This record gives sequence, C-alpha cells and structure tokens, in this order.
Amino acid sequence: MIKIATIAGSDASGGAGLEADLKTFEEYGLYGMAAVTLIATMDPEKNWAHNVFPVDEKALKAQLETVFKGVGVVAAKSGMLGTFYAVELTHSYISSGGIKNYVLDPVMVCKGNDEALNPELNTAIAEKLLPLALVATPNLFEARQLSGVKDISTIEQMKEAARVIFDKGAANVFIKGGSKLPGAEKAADLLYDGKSFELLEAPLIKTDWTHGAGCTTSAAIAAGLARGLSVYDAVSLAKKFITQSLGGSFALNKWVGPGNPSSWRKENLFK
Ligand code: PXL
Repeated sequence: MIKIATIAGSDASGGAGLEADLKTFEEYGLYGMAAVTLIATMDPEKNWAHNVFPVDEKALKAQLETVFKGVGVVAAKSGMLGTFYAVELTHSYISSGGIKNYVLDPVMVCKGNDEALNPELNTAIAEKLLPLALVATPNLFEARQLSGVKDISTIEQMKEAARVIFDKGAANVFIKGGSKLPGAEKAADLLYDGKSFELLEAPLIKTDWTHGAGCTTSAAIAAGLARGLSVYDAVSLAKKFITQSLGGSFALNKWVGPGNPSSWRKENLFK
C-alpha cells in the first residue's frame, strides 16, 4: 500500500481542506493520512462565514510524529497552515522525513476571495516551504502574494510570476489560473520547471460557488507523484481529475457547491 499524507485544515463542510485531500487520495488508490492544522467551520446563520480554530502546537506535533515517523509516507501535501508554528513544523517534518514528493499548496484565501486570511504568514511560507516543494500550486491571488507581481491577468503575467516563485526555491511551479483569468474561455493553468512553460487547458466549469477545487488539484498532483508519475504527468492527470470532479459538483446549500472527487470512477482514468 502506498502511503501519502496531508498537513492541512479540516473543512467541516467537507468540500475543501483535508476532507478533499483524503477523498482524492482514496480515488488514486492510496492510503491517506492527515495531520490537522486547524478546523474551519462555516456559520449557517451568517451567510456561511468562515471561522478558523487552530489546533495547538503540541497536538499538531504529535500528529506529525504519528504520520511521518516510521510508516513510510512517500508523498505529502500541505494546505491551510494558519499559524507560524504550523509553518515551522511542516518545514521540520518534510525536511527531516526526507519527503521529496512534497506539494506545497500555499493556501492564503478561501473560495477565491481576495483577502489573505493570515497575511503575516506569507513570507514564512515563501521562505521556509517553497525551497522544499517539488511542486508549488498557488492560485492567482497566492501567486501575486508570493511573486510580488501585482497584476496577473494574462498568461504572460502568469509566466512572470512563475519565474519569480521558481527563483524563490520551488522546483516546479503550477499556477492555478482555473476560471479566474479575465475573459477565460478555458480553465488555464501554467506549469514551469525552470526551463519551459506548459499551458494546460481544460473546458471551463465556472460557477461562483465552486468550493475546494484548489485543494483537490494539489492533492491529486501529490497522489500522482506518490504513484510514481513524473511532475508533468501528475499535473496533467490532476487537471483531468479536477475537471471530472467539478463536472460532478452539486449544491451543498445556497452558498457552496463542492466538487465530487468520486466522479472520476465513471471514467476510470487509470485504465
Ligand atoms: O479552499 C481553501 C481551503 C483550504 N483549507 C480549508 C478550507 C478552505 C476553504 O474553505 O476551509 C480547511
């Protein structure tokens, strides 16, 4: 059994965070493990406004011991970290655990909002975690924060940001443009390995309420790496996976429509 881990927040609504990660790992036939950094809840009385409850440092460390000591995890991803100690501990366990297949999803926002949840953490994430990442998977907002490129509304600007993020240490940068590039007719993401750019496009599935697409994509990339795929193949398959998952999305309530990772079973893309 191939083991894979996520270091991420729990999304009580089930569409994003470690819930999305574990569902995705399952679809890839892997054994998923999880260290919970925080618990995110959504308030039905306040238009589904998010609240975040960090898990304390001792409890997070104990989970990381469980996950990374002696079970042979071959790949990991991190998602919403929320605190400085979560950034430090992630750095420490990924590096001392010798986890080469590490996917850094530098989660700074929820549901494509434009206000960073923990702006004070952005520099720490960049300095501590980008150099460990085999693949970093920022969305457009996060790419702007990590690169300092203020406006990313074209593929050329995505490339400029990818170069800067690569120079900060990520071995590969996958910018998730998704549906968010102005005027997008396709869901366009960009992979940069320090030498060449690959533009990956898929049919656009655009709704205002899509929830968890970024988490699912980065989990699928980590899962592909765990199965021994190259970075390019893992990213391409992840793109198919998320397109399939979003195609199966549904209304959880009037605020969010999570993807459905199990939609993939209809096509069994491993065959
Ligand atoms: O989609 C970003 C995200 C990541 N992690 C957790 C979340 C969310 C958004 O809701 O709750 C735990």
